[in-house]
Amino acid sequence: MQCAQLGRAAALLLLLLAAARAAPVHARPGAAAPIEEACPRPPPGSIVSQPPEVQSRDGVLKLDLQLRSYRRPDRSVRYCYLSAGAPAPTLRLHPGDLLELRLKNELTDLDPAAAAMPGMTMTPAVPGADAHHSGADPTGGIDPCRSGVMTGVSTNLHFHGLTVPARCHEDEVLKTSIQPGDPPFEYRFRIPDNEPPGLYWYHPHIHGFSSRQVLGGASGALIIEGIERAVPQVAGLPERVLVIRDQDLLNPNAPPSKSEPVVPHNLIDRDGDSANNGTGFGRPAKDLSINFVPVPWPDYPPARIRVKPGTRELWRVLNASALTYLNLALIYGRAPQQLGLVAIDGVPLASSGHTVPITWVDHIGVPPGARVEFIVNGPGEGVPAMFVTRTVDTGQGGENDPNRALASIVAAPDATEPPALPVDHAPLPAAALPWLGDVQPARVRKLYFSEKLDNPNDPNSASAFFITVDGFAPKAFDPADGPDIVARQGDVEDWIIENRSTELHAFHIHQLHFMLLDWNGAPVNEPFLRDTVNVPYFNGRMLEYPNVRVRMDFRDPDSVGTFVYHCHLLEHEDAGMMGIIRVEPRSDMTTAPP
Ligand SMILES: [Cu+2]
Repeated sequence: MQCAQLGRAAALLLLLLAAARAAPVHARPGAAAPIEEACPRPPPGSIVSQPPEVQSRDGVLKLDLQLRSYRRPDRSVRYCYLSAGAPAPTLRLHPGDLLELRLKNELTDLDPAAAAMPGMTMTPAVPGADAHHSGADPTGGIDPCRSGVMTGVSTNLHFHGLTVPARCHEDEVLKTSIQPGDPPFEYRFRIPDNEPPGLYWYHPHIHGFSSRQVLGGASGALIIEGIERAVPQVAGLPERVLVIRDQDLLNPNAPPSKSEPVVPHNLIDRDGDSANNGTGFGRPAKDLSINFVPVPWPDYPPARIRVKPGTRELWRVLNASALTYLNLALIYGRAPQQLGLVAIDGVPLASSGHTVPITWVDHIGVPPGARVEFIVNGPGEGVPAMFVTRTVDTGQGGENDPNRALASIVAAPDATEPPALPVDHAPLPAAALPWLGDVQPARVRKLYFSEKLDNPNDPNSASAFFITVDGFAPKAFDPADGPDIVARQGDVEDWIIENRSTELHAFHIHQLHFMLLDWNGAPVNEPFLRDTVNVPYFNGRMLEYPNVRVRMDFRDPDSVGTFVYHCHLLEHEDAGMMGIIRVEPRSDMTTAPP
């Protein structure tokens, strides 16, 4: 208790310091747009337009990006990325391209709810230093590379899914922290030549505050070009980028829609979210939006996607939600349509060389943080068509993710198609390393998700969230701690990840992809890769804890370094469900050049 109070006092001090440093920037006339207009959003029912895009030229993508926030009259806080006035642009690069991104922190507002979040820690990343001296540089400022400062107005970037080193100015999130008033901070790295073509994304990753910033809208897509070379069937197809975000309920106190069946009263968990009622109906924990068009509870007025009748398109869908699982389906009339899945988490299914490039399915589960890319055969003119998310059973202790509409698909001959993918059939270079499924693991580790309940009889009373290496005592994540796991460059390892809690979690690791081997003891040996996977929940009656077995790949030189793995439900991550891994270089192998 005392510790928490000290932490809060330190937080306040840092906030005051940050505010004092930020003040001159925003006091300067004309320095920034009026803060009320920082993050405009379309109203419910709007047409879904494509996110603005910035493309690399001659091998370089150079852009300035601002992160802004503003508090709405209802006290909720919106966050948004802006580049030359364009909100949350999609970054488009080719393998081998250089990204030069200058991030300016223009956050001005702290959400008081964030400061009260469980598990929030103010520990500086440099052991032995107090918060406002940690990472001090000789000029008297705080070195953003070493600061590790974690406040509601700190920020940084994670490039989710990219195999880029966990180093400052690249994809490092443990110590990198940029404050308001800091000069623009440069992210500068080259996309690896062998980065699979597909959909990735960027979002902030400040421990204790990721959830508020992402929930407020701080996220954007990143596309590595060339998917048509891995999957010739998508060459020339119009490509539609759809970013699904969640946000606090617009109408939290509204009664259920009259069209809904009567469902048991929703329990509310300590974060104020609706707990799973297991029916597929009832109030959701969060509203969803699609390219920022909200689809709010209780009536879910669908956004509108205009397509040319009967056109085949590639849909590239990112679940940028802070804590909402998706289960996507497309329904024409009453019939679920076949979706041609071509890539998961940025990696084409064809990349493994083991499988047909397309898997036709009628629904696709997407954990928070994950991406799916699939071929859609558009409806004919006049056919009622709806893009929906079906319910996800998140367990007794989980959030309510009910059935709901996202967008109606309106087929019209005068619809403007999004730009088409190039027609390039030059095959991608063959993989330089053997397929992960064919490599013997150097060792097996076991980790487990768990929660500490205030009241063991109430699954909604969770107060602390852990991911623990089996054999060690559960502890909330602290960036000042040493690594929980030390692995060796060049190895592959099998990890059994268990879930001892009564809610679904989504395991994610930075800097690499993995292969799903077993699901609850049954071999699945997926012939493709992921960077985020659901770990099924414990129902209290099973003889063993549910688990997944995944094969981790530490063979890429860019995966050497110290980085994190965590639950991608950001409330859980912020509350401590995160661990540190160090992949040690091997002297007989190359590492990424500095
Ligand atoms: Cu979780």
